[in-house]
Amino acid sequence: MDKKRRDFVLNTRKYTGVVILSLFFFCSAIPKVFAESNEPIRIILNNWTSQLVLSKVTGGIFESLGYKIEYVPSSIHDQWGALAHGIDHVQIEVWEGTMSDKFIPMVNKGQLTDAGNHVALTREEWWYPEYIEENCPGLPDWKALKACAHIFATPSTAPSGRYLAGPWEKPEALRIKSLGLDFKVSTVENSDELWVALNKAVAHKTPIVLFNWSPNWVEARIPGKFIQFPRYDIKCELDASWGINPDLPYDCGNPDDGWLKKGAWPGMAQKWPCAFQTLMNISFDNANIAEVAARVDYDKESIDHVARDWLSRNKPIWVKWIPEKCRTSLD
Ligand code: TMO
Repeated sequence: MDKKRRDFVLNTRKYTGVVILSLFFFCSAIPKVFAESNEPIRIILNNWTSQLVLSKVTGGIFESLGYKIEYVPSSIHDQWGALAHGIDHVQIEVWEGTMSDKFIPMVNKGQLTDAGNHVALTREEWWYPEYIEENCPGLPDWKALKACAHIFATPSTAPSGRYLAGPWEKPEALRIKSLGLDFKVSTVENSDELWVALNKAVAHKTPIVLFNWSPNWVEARIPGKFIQFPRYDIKCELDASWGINPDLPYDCGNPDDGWLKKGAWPGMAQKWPCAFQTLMNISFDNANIAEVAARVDYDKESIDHVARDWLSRNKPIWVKWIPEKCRTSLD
């Protein structure tokens, strides 16, 4: 039992001195507290901002319950094995567009736990700032890109247009080929590079089309739109004959109302039941995710500050995520 919980139990007994209350605690709170492991819960930090803030918010909520927390940086590629083997324990933002192909099969095999959805709906897709519409009539329909790919050209891609991709593996080159677009993919190493290029283009009103997602800071600060590709269907990836290109798969966009899930090590429910049940209940909406990301990426506040500030302003919300029977150690 850690110090906070021990003090709580001792103080409770000292100050109440009431046998019934002590009995109540022996019957309810104490057995549960003893059942939980004292080992730290390891929360995975990925490489985009809202995930980092939400990880710290989640850690803060767990800490308020007396848990010890460690934060572990990991790529989305490496996180699955670590979660499956209990090396790490929590991933707070599993996005359908970039992660369902790994996550769902592992959940189905019992290697990962699906800890439920956030209310937020997600989209990960090609995106452009609004002022480009003048130079490329027909946007946001993808077919408009057939006529104006060249305006997106850079020295390294000319005469083809440049599509600036994020550091998360996506079948972009296959989609470009399948849809017959004249673009070359240029891939950044971290998301900050996307925002440097976007801010520079916006400042000079030059054309840019890049990987973006929602909820994210961009929608809270810069007017623009996602490209509308043919509507996503799982068959588009699996069945070449599906869609407008009869010979190739990937002739469609990403899901435009994708899920956002929380992922956990399958042993978590037993080892830290109150933390696990809280994780199941944690749920962020689009507006909150976009705003915390904007405060870091655009307003340049620190991740830790934004997380602490969110916790202090939204206590009535996050306390409700903690099951009643687990709230005994909260002030
Ligand atoms: C996983 N991401 C939100 C960066 O697309």
